[in-house]
Amino acid sequence: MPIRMITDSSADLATAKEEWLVSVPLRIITDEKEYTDDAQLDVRTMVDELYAYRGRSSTSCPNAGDWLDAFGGASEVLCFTITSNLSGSYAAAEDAKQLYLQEHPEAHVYVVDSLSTGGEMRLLIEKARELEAEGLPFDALCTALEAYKKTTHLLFALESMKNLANNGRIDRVSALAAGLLGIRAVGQASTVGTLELLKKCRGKKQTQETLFELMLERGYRGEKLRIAHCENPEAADALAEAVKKRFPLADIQIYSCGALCSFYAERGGLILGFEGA
Ligand code: X90
Repeated sequence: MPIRMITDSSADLATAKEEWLVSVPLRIITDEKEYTDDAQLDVRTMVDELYAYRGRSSTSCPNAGDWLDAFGGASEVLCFTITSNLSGSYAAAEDAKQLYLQEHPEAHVYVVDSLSTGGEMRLLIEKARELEAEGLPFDALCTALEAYKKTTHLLFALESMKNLANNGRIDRVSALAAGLLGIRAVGQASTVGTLELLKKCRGKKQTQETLFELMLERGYRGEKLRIAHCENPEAADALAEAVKKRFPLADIQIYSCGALCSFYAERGGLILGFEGA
């Protein structure tokens, strides 16, 4: 039986079809409506509705029961969570692990705190599958995965940080940077899994150049790059083209953010996960 891999929906994999992979949804909550970040949700409609909506909005992570339901009786389970520094998802998955081991003492369960989200989580999941295919035993696989995690990175470019600030994920003064017309806030997932602002960029071109420079600084040389965008395929394509010019064989995938990442990245936002040093 393959390792059961479970991710929370911040990895943007809610619509993935692989039978070894399960996505447990986070939720986006307004005074009027609740959106569940699963395959049934129309993310574009949600983004449009939220754009027009003026009231309060927040998010909630899966609870231990939600995680546990996804374990499916497997003997080897790997859970992947959004950074424990910004969400309770990791703690809930750890609780689920303890509950599962009481019922299945012989099972192997490991929870990976991505210290990140989005594309960087995808890279971790892809790596786990590769290591499994190489035949690594479960514990060695987990160790190798943690080592790999140290070499992957997340960068973002956001046109608005309103939802991040309103929900206490970044301080209001920093968030103001991204509130001005034409200004994008560029930053990274820090080594402790928090949002770290690095630059303010004016215009598309400067933003793209800055992102590429920051990728190179972090050791990117044409390896895997995962570009998630919130209703901004043009910026994602333009960045991919620039990267391919320099690294023609670069392993690049572009996709739309799921609901959780769309809520926080907001319209126009880009989130990059990539391999570096
Ligand atoms: O538990 C919850 O309700 C979820 C809270 C998630 C808060 C942060 C989500 C950030 C999503 C924004 C750009 C990438 C930042 C990466 C920081 C580690 C996307």
